[in-house]
Amino acid sequence: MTWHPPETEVHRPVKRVDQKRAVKLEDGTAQKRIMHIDMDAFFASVEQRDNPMLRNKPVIVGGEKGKRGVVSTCSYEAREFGVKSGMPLYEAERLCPKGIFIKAHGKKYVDASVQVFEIFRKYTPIVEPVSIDEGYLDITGCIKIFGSERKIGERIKKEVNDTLGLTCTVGIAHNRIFAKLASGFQKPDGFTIFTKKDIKPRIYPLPVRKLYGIGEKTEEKLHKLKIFTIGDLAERSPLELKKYFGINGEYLVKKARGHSAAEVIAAESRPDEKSVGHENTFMQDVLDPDTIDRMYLKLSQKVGRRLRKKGFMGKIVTIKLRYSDFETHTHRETYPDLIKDDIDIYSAARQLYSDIYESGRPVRLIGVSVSGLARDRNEEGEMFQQSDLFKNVRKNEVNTVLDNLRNKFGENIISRITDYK
Ligand code: TTP
Ligand code: MG
Repeated sequence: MTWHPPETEVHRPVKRVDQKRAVKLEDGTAQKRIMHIDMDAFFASVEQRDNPMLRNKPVIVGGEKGKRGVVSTCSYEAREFGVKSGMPLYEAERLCPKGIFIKAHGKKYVDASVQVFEIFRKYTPIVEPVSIDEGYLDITGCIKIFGSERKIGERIKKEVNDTLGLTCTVGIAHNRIFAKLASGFQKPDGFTIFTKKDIKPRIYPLPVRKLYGIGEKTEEKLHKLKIFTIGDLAERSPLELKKYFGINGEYLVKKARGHSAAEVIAAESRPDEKSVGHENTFMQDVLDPDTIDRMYLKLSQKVGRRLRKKGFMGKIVTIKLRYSDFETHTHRETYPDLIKDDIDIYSAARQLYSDIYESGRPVRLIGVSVSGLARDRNEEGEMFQQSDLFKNVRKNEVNTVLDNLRNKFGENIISRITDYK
């Protein structure tokens, strides 16, 4: 038997997000509210929806019984037996002999996914899909329209269920990391909201493994350092963790403290290009710090100019460093705000360089690139608060003038080094 979606309530899509409606904190600053939504047992739920015989049964999607292959996903009923995504089918069969094994029907899941994201976009235009069944929504500007963030979450959950016959779990917080944590909090069919007040009592006591990106191996290493909860990690010094995990160590602590980029990048705003970068091989290997400094400036200016020309901003800065013996290193950092200014790229690159450069070693090549690109919404006058707009105006004017000069007379016509010192 096939399943037909019922007639549903229609409400107008939200066209404009009004940043002035951002949630105001007691200290007068505005705070973003980010929603993370993840469908429950997605492929298995689609199968259960379309075939009522499968409902409330341990359904394992990935392949037929006795066939080679791995489990894509399974219903929550199958999870009670210990079946998991990625597990070989024979193991799933051993754990759950009564399981109903079915092969995946990709097109059906893609169709369901498209419908799910169509629903999300009715509530906010800023929707960033991150996989077939999950996405981030920036709901900051839409809260007043719908009454409250809880109402937005409840309405989305209801609409997904009423129209598609599927359940999802919703999490809301002031940044992406905690929003994702919230959506994983009460699965399936859950809804969790974290505010800043929840950080210490509700987020910090959670096992560190709950943080997105912390797998079994990292967890083991953290346990050896007596870090068991998110709070334990947040309270450590980034520099201490850097000793054990390299640059990732700093990032781990930032994650635990919720210092992630809050920006949700709508799919249609994503540029086709992945990164913008430039590098330079010196005519002779270089030891002089000023020569390296000047080259970083020049490369950052080139990168900045290309970014602006294309109307992009980016949040990841990566540098490349090759010593005279060809030993090559790259080093990157993800910043909370999207950047496009020469000065910001330059200072990020300089910082990254000084993090890794071993003094006394002659340098053959350096490079700078910016990735994690998004369309520069500033150009569209959207999403930025008035004060930010004004802050950016002067920088933008300077950049435009310099870009025009360089376009006309070439890269070396002018240097902004005096602006930076
Ligand atoms: P997930 O959201 O990770 O899993 P899920 O939706 O099945 O279950 P949960 O309730 O825990 O969110 O992945 C979404 C879909 O992606 C999943 O239904 C099947 C597919 N998938 C695979 O094919 N292989 C995998 O290893 C994983 C993790 C998912
Ligand atoms: Mg899911």
